[in-house]
Order: sequence, then structure tokens, then C-alpha cells
Amino acid sequence: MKLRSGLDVLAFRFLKYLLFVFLIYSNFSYGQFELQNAFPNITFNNPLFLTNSGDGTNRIFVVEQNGIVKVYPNSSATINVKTFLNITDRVASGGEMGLLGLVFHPDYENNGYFYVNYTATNPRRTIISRYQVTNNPDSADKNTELILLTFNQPFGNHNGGWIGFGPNDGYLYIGTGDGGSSGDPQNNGQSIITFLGKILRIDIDNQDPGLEYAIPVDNPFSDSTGSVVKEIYAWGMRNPWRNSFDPVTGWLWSADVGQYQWEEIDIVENGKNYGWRCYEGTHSYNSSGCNYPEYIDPVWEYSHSLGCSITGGYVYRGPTIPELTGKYIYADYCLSTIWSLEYDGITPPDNQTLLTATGSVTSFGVDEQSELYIVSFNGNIYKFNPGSACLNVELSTGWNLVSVPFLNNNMSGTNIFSNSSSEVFGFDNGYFIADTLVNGNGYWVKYNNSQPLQICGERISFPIEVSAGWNLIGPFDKQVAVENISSNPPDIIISPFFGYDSGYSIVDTLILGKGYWVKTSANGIIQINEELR
Ligand SMILES: [Ca+2]
Ligand SMILES: [Ca+2]
Repeated sequence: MKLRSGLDVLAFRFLKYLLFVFLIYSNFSYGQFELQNAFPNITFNNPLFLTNSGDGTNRIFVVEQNGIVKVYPNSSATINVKTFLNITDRVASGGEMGLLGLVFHPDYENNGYFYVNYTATNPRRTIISRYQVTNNPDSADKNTELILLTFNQPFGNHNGGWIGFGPNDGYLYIGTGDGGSSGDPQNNGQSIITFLGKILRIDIDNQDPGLEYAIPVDNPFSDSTGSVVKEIYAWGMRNPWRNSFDPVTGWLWSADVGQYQWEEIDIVENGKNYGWRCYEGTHSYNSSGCNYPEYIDPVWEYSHSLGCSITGGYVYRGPTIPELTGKYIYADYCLSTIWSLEYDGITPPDNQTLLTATGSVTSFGVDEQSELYIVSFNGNIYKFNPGSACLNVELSTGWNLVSVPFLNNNMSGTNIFSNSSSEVFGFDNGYFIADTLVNGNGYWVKYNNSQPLQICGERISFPIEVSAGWNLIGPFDKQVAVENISSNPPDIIISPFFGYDSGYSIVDTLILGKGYWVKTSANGIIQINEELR
């Protein structure tokens, strides 16, 4: 153990000159992500969707375009896949047609009902229907079909296809395309007398006269007469290719495929007009007849310099990639780019490129734990590899208080903090040169020039060991608010947490890549509250 006077001066300054300013952490962000084949022993034929039955059985259901639903246990070791439903005899498949959507009733465990959205011919049309499982939980009865809703498709493309239940209202939502061709020649998106170009909403637990469902009373046109479509929830859609509800916010996210220039993401609200064909994204497309008072802009759009057809995903709520939590994950079908979009309706959206997937991304899906999967048209199902996380750290000129929140192959200070102008110093009742870096500890390292650094390694989860007195700690394996930190024994934390960025300040959040000072009254551990783990 070797004491360094310069650093001791820093430690004393830390006690004498506390700056009560919160740090700005914009110089820390996550870097590259990797996908892994989630189920390496099985493949699918033209898979278009993945979901779960929400009944506690932890099974995965994969939709194949030609009209088959496969089921299997949610394990990477799965070898055998069963056919849950085969309705290839009634599905018209190919191009943008096929079995496009699947959702299980919120009370599936008790009633065995699930719902599909598919295209058929003679006439070419979309069918929304209900089926029921048999006594064998891995096999549905195709003879139980109850057709809820059907509407004709003037062209083979733009059939939407997503169906899902609202987490708060229990209603069935249906995404429909504008009917097809290009430029919406029938102006279906802006017409309220057609099912096409819409987000529809129906109540499948009740029945209105003459219908297999009820119209929710707060649908925008529920009181209309004549040929106005009472099932409309929102309109002005072109071809919403994958929607999802975020169970935390209740928001309905829709990825609406654009024409030739702009792909867009919408937050869909009751009674709103999302613009097509008057607008493609935020850009005027065909202004003929466009006199509606309010067209809702997308929350995000990208041009065809970055892709050609959006595939909507989910707000990440899974357990394995904490830094994606709360971010909307989506892709471009043509270039296979996967992005994250952080959007809260208040601060400016933050869009980040995560990686390029293998094969064309046809859809995303989630399991019963809300883990996210990527469905590729190459027949494989992928998920994020939790062991390959990387962190981009911007090191400042001068002293940096840092940590390594991953388990790296070579945890030496000279390996991870190469190009530093100092040794890497740890603190344990005094400073020492840290030859081997330890997760949970904070370190000082000096640089002559500010520079970016990427730290990669295996994600870890740990409590942080502390000794009575001042401790230089590294953060947990995910960003955590100080209010969510506890100790064992309880209440041994007797100081605020101090970060350093040209000077000390009390922090309210511990972020990855940074080190922090904290004083404890006894030896013990500090940890993230169990319920947040
Ligand atoms: Ca169509
Ligand atoms: Ca739009």
C-alpha cells in the first residue's frame, strides 16, 4: 500500500470544499450491444411475431406467416417445438399477407381464448377471429374459430396485422393498414367510414346487438350513425407494422411504415388523427382535402437514408439489460439496424443506434418476464446478450474518479485505463496503487487529455463491501438513485454520496463508470433495495 500526497490533498479537499451541485452525466453512455441466438436449436419458417400466453407457463409462441403458431418452453436448450395452431387452410400468405397477429386473452389461464389477425382471399380480406385451446395446453382447436370482424383489402399490401389488449382497459386493439397500393389512392387513412388505415378498439368481453363484440362507449365515434366506423380509436395510419403497449406508462406505441421517404413512431391516443396521407412523418405528402384541425406528428421519424421500412418494437422492461429499461427498441426491416428511443413527452427524444441485426427484423416480442426478443425473417429468434455490455466513458483532463462495473478479462488498471498519465489508485484506509481492479470499488486515474474510453465485460450483480469510515466505492451494475440504496446492517450510511467532476458534489444517483465517496459507521454491505433488483 503506497500513499500519494497529491491524492491525500484531494481527499482533504473533499472534506473541506463540498460543492452542492448535481453533476451532469451526459458524458456517460452505453456503447455497443450484441445479439445472441435465443433458441439456437430451433428455427422457424418466415416468423412474423413472438409472444407469450401470460398464464404462468413460461412458454414462447411464434407466429409463422403461412398460418402456423408454434409453441415451446422458454429455454435456450429447447430442441422440440410443437404446433399450437395450424390454419394454413384459411390463411392467404405471401408478400405482406399471411397470419400477421396473435394475442392471448388477459384471462387466458381461465378461458383459453386467443385472437388472431390474418388475411384470406375470395374476396381478399382481413379476418380477426377468436380460437380456444384444447385440454392439451400445447394444442388449440382450429374448429373453435369465431370470426369477430372482417373487412375487405383492396390491394395485397399494407394489411397492418397487430392485435393487442390494452393493459388498463382490457379492450382489443387492432392495427390496420390503408388498404395498399401506394400513396393511399382511396384516401382510406383519412376516411372514418372504413376500417382501413386505423387503430381500432373493441370490447370482446361484451356484445352489442348484431356484433360479436361491443363498442367501447369512449371510442370517438361510438355515438355516430350511418356508415361511420364506431370501432375507430385513432386514424390517419398508413401501415402500422407492429404496435405495443408499455405496461408501465400504458402508452400505445405504433411504428407506421412510410411511403418513400419517412418512417415514423407514434404514441397513439384516443380520437387522434395521425396524418396519413396528408403527411408522411412530419412532411406534407398529399394535401388534397387536408383540412382536419389537428394532425398528430410522430414522436420520432427517420429518413430513407437510414432504412426503408420500420419494424416497431417494445419499451424495454426486461430483467437483463438495465440500461435499456424504459427505452423503445425498434428496427428497420431493410437495413436491420436496431435503435433505442428514449421519449418521455417532456425532454427531447434521444435516439441511439444499438447494433445491426442478422437477417431482416420482422418483429419483436416479449416473454412472461418481459424479456425482449428479435424475430428475424432468417428463421431465428434473437435476444440481447447480457454478457457483452460495453460502457462509453468520457475521461476528463486531470483526475477522474472512476469504476469498472463489468467483469473484464483483464482487470488490471493499466489494461483498462491505458494511456493514463498516472497509476490507478484505490483507497482502503489510505491510497494504494491498484494493480487489479475490483468491482464495487472506485479509483482515481489521471489523464493529460480528455478522451473517450470503452469498458466492456460481463455484467455483474453485487452488494458493495464497506468498512467503517470513508469508502471509495464503484457503482452497482445499473444506475441507481441514492434513495433506493440500503445497507446491511441497516442505517450504517452516515454521509451523502459524493461524486467528483472537477470538484466534489453530492449526488442523488450513482451511475456506471463513476466512483463515489461514502462514509459508514460500521463494516457491512450497501446494496440496492431488494424490490428494485
Ligand atoms: Ca391490403
Ligand atoms: Ca403519421
